[in-house]
This record gives sequence, C-alpha cells and structure tokens, in this order.
Amino acid sequence: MNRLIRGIGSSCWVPRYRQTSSWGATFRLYSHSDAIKSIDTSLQTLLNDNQNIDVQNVRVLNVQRGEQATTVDIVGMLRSRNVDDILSVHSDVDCNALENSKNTLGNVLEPRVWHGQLESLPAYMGPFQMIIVDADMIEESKKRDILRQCSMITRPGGSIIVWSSREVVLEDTLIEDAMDNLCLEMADSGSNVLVFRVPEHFALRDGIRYMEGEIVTGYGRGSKELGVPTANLLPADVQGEIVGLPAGVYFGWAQLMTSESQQESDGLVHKMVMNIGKRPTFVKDNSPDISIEVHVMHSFQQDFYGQRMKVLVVGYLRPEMKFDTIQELLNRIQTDIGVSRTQLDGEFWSRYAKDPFFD
Ligand code: ADP
Ligand code: RBF
Ligand code: MG
Repeated sequence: MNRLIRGIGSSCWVPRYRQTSSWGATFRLYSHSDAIKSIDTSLQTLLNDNQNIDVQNVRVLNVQRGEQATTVDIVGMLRSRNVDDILSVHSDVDCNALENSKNTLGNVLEPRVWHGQLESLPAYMGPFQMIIVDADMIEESKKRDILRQCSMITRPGGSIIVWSSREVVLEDTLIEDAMDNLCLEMADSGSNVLVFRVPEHFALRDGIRYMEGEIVTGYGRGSKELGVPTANLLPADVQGEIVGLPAGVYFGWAQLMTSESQQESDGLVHKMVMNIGKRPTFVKDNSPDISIEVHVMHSFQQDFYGQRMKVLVVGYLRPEMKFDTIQELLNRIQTDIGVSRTQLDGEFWSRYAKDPFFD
C-alpha cells in the first residue's frame, strides 16, 4: 500500500509511528505551492507550541540541491512572516562559501546562502529551530545522513520539515530509522509535508531510565589520557535498563557509591554524559560488545573501579558515529558535554538530581 501525502484539502493520511513499523509501505510526498502553505502552517505550530520563541529570533535552515524558484517561494513566505534569520544550503556548488543575498554592513539580518554540503556547514551557524529539507535530497543515496545531520543541528523542540515539489518516494524504513535511531518524534501533520521534531529538552520518548551497576575496566583506550575518563558499567548489571535505547549519547545524573574514606564531594550527585554503543571510531569489528560508559562532570580524588554507580538517564543527544579522526571525536564530545551541562542546569532537568533514587 502506498501512502500519499497530498495537498491541503485532499484526503491524506497522517503517518504514525506504530503504524509505520507494521505496514512496510512507501511514503510518497507530492506537492507544489501547497507545500509552502504547509511549511507556513508548521512555522505557526512551532511558534504556538514554544511560548519562549518569538518570530524575531527563529533561525531557519533551508536545505536543497541548488538554486531553484522554490527557494524564493520559501524564503519569501518566511520573510512575509517576519522571519529574517534564514540560511539556505545549496549543495550543488561545492565551494563552502557563505554569501549574503544583499550586501549589508553585517548588522542587519538578511537571508544567507551556504554553497556547499550540509555536512561541511560550520556548527556555529546553527542550531536551528526549523529545518526545511527538500525530499529530493533525502531520496538520494546518503539519505539517512541528511536526516541525521539535520537532527544534530536542530534545537530541542525544533522541527525538521520534509517537503517536495514533485513526487518522491520515501521508504518506511527511513521514517522508522528517524524515530528509532535518531529519536525524533513525528509531529502530527495533516498536510503534504512530513514533520519531525526533536523532543523538548531532548527527553527520551519512553521516559527517564534508572540504572545501577559496577564500574569495570574498559578497553584500555585511555579515555583518561584523552581528557574524558569514562566509567564503564558492567553490561550485565544494566542490560535490562538499556533495552530499546539506540547506540548514542545520553545525559543525566550520576552518583558514585562511596566508602567513608572517600572524599564527600565524590559521593554527591553529579551531571553526567554517557555513550552507549560499539565505539565505531576505534573498533573495526562489526559485532563488538556494547559498552556503557559514563563521563561524570566532576573531578574525583581517585579511581573507583569495582565500586557501584547509580545513573539516571534523562535525555538523548545524538546517534553514535564513526569519526575520521580522534580529534573530531574529542571536539564532538566537548560539544556533548557543553550541551548536556546546559540542559541539566535548566529548571526542567535540575530537579532530577534530587530524585529519591539517589541517597
Ligand atoms: P577504562 O578504559 O578502564 O574505562 P578510562 O581511561 O575510561 O579507563 O578511565 C575510567 C576510570 O577513571 C573510571 O573507571 C574511574 O575509576 C576513573 N575516573 C576518574 N574520574 C572520572 C570521571 N570524572 N568520570 C568517569 N570516570 C572517572
Ligand atoms: N565513540 C565513537 O566511536 N563514536 C561516538 O560518537 C562516540 N561518542 C561518545 C560520546 C561521549 C560523550 C563519550 C563519553 C564517549 C563517546 N564515544 C564515542 C566513546 C569513545 O570512543 C570511548 O570513550 C573511548 O573509545 C574509550 O573507550
Ligand atoms: Mg572508560
């Protein structure tokens, strides 16, 4: 069975996650100028759902293959809604250059164009509240990468809108992958676009997870020498608690079970960032054991192998990736730590440090 997502007013089928995974069918996005209306509707929904964002500071990314008349339509529509902070990625030209549509003195926001691939877009140009992606781009061979890249530069609560100006077939597995491995939500959409959303506060779909386990020796790859020691939890202790969590980076709170002789601050509840996965940057083997590694944001007096740790996982940041160099992995881990710290300092997650789970 094919699911057609057509123009406003025509009968359409709103995809839902559970149905998607059981049907094994195909999505077809097919639209034209109605898509612009749907993108507009998504913008209004975004603004309504996020009381703390107003239109003046919405940052939008528009991803498409090249210069097309539709760029003007999308940008024109956004500007008519007073959105000025717009960056378009035109991936047909590979020169990695940024260009303003008009020459301004630099203190006036004007739509800008990045000529280059999405993956080479410098991180400081994001994050975005809204990313508009031409489904044509997703249909291509590296389709999964595009959604993954978008998910990593979207703010929590922000939307990724997939649209098309011609008929494009998107496989169900792509949508499943977005939900299961990128932990995106499918925002209800009764129109001819697919709207994904990064959960508010990066919250896990099925709620927070409590874990407790013994700290064991890792793989001797010297995370400590890299500046990011990771306490490896004994997989058998937490295997039930990690069910359904995709390989990736998480954050939350951790408490080491200390003895009398240890410094008091070492036994307090601290912020943590955690990697669950197979460390593809280092491990070439296709089926290594899963490791569950916790970097605690605290400077401990001494190592604590053999002791137990309580971990409360509250949010999911990104999928685990294979980096070309260790430096790139380290840079990304520093970003993960920064983003997690900001989230955990916020009102929404800070109260979990006082969860009765902790002593
Ligand atoms: P391994 O490969 O054995 O896990 P690491 O280089 O990752 O070695 O170091 C991890 C060990 O460092 C932990 O098991 C713990 O005893 C110690 N450690 C010290 N500070 C921290 C911290 N802030 N977070 C996690 N582990 C820490
Ligand atoms: N390893 C990877 O191969 N890919 C990753 O994306 C990745 N992300 C990580 C994120 C964080 C916050 C931490 C603490 C570790 C991450 N690792 C990742 C694991 C890293 O490779 C591991 O700590 C070292 O190999 C030591 O075992
Ligand atoms: Mg470790």
